[in-house]
Amino acid sequence: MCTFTASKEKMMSKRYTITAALPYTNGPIHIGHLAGVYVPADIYARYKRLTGNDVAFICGSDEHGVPITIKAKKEGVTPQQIVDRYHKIIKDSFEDFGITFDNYSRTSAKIHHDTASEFFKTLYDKNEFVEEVSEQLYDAEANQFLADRFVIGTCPKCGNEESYGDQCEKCGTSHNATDLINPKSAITGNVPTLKETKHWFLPLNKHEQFLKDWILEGHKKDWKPNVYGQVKSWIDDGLRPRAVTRDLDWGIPVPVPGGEGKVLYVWFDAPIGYISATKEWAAREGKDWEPYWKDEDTKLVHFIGKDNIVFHCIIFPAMLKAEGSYILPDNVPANEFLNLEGNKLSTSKNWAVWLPEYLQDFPNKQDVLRYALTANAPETKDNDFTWKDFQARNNNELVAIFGNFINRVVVLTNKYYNGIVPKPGEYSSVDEETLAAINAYPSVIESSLERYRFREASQELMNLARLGNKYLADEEPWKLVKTDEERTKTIMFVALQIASALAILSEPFLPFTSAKLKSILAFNNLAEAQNWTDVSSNEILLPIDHQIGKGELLFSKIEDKEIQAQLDKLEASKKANEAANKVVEPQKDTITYDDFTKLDMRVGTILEAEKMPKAKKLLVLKVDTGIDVRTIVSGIAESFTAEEVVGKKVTVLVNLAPRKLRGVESEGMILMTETPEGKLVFVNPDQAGATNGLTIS
Ligand code: B3M
Ligand code: ZN
Repeated sequence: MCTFTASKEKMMSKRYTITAALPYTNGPIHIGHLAGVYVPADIYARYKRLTGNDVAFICGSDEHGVPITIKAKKEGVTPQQIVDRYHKIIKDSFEDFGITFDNYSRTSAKIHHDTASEFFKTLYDKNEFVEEVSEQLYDAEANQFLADRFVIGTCPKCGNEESYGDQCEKCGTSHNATDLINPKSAITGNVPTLKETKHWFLPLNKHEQFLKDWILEGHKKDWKPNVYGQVKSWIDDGLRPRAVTRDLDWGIPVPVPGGEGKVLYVWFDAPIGYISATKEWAAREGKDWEPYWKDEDTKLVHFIGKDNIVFHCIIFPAMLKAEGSYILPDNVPANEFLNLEGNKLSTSKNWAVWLPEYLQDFPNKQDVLRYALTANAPETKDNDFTWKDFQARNNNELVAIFGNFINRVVVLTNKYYNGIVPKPGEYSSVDEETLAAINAYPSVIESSLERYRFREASQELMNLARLGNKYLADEEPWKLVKTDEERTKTIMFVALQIASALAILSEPFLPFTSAKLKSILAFNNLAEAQNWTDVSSNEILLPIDHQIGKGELLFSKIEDKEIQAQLDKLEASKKANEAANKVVEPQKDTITYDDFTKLDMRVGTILEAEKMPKAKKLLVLKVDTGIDVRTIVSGIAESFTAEEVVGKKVTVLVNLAPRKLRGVESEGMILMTETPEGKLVFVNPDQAGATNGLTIS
């Protein structure tokens, strides 16, 4: 019956170990995490499974590390209580959003402690570490060494004043805490002292050549330019030994002599978490874990955010290489960051859309968020999530294109044929082209997914729905039904094939919708399950006489008021933040009465004013002080224009030693103060025209 000739090809099955960054268990998951890591990873894993591969999709909670300790301290609870709380919340969110991990483990699990300890011991026994006593930052008041997020200072590379001890979040550089300029304890605010302590260092310099050959030579073409570029710049800067142990009490104990009271650096143990989670899964499934990590034919792919690149492309591979029996990642398709309404996502500033809250506000709209985040994913540069774009993706694409097409097909099939797939007649050339186009879609989408271009892939899927809409709009079965029943049957048959292809190909992107659509089309009553590869063959996806179900709307419109409610929520966060961050300057040291009487303040009048060239803040004023007319340079240009200050009565400190500002000698100071709203105002003499010196009584 179908005249097109594409042959049904069986894909070569391959083994994939797909990992998604282990989230820190110190808070819930927000849209940035979903967009950057978990949605693309899930699309990829689902696609690989659908095309017949053997997939282990692995993740888990990262439960060690300083952020968790800090959160526990703040709340007065134990770190274990913190991780137990958020492990559950995060795991539930992933399930709610249809992220199909084969295993979601946690790094506090025994299997992980054992695996990470063993890994460390192997490297230790192989002399892969350098053991060294060195001076590290120490906070005597807190009785604590200051590693990682316990210390904040200026990044030696980019000058960011809020870099952490191990990594600068602004430029992504990973460094040692002692590299920070002006370090301060995040616990007490004290300037740290130096104290000797012993640690084990991974000599990255020793692996430099291997990293150069493997990445710079071997992956120049297939790794994303943002990932390759970052890695290249670190390698070009020269690699240095990195401490992989810490003086902390929360973590995995260092399992070698002299390691008492010390734990593994969180970034040493966390990536090993991928291995332990695979082991845990394999044991549960009765499988052997080793091929997933040790067979050269396995493709290992790490999905991460850009701040994790150095750890996944340099440190972890160096660890795996040093251990000797593991494969290396085939690709690390890291994404850039997602911003929210123009600002950086921030947990501490509550500038985020939290997944549990999203689901409360938009129940059953998981696919809408998955779609909006994919269509606008920060794949090659940072990107902005806006609620308006979210609404538009839903209303103009999911509802108006995808949902509308399916609705028309299902409603018309029920109306004309009681839901029974009609028998087509002769195909027109448009029908043949349309059917051939359906066949081409799997490979079009695959080609994008193989290059980790998820935005592009999601748009191709939407193009298939567009094709369906256009087909119906051009063929107009609702008109033809009155004059040509046979032709109408053919059109509806073709349209039902498009709907079926959408049901199958949408699964990685819109899994809930795909399931709903398959149920509307009664896929479970088909004699043979239809799958991804069937779409590209000339096989009929929905056979003649098959009974489909009744219509059900796949998507619904999101109203302006729902979007406004989200914007209001963000506005409230902004206000709360501003209030919380308002710092009232503490009172300065007491001065004596004699100190005060030294000040000679007069009421003056501004006679002339002009902007100092090339200085944003400065006005050059001519002021009549009552004693003389003099020049005063005043830093008020951001609050007042030159024109508006001319004629103003002002209070002038006349006996301030003259000083040069931008080459102009300033002979005094205009007194200003700030209103409670932070606005700069003149200290205004009550009596206009008074020119006496202020008296103090
Ligand atoms: N927990 C960092 C992060 O959430 C981290 C990832 C670990 S992957 C091994 O940014
Ligand atoms: Zn930096």
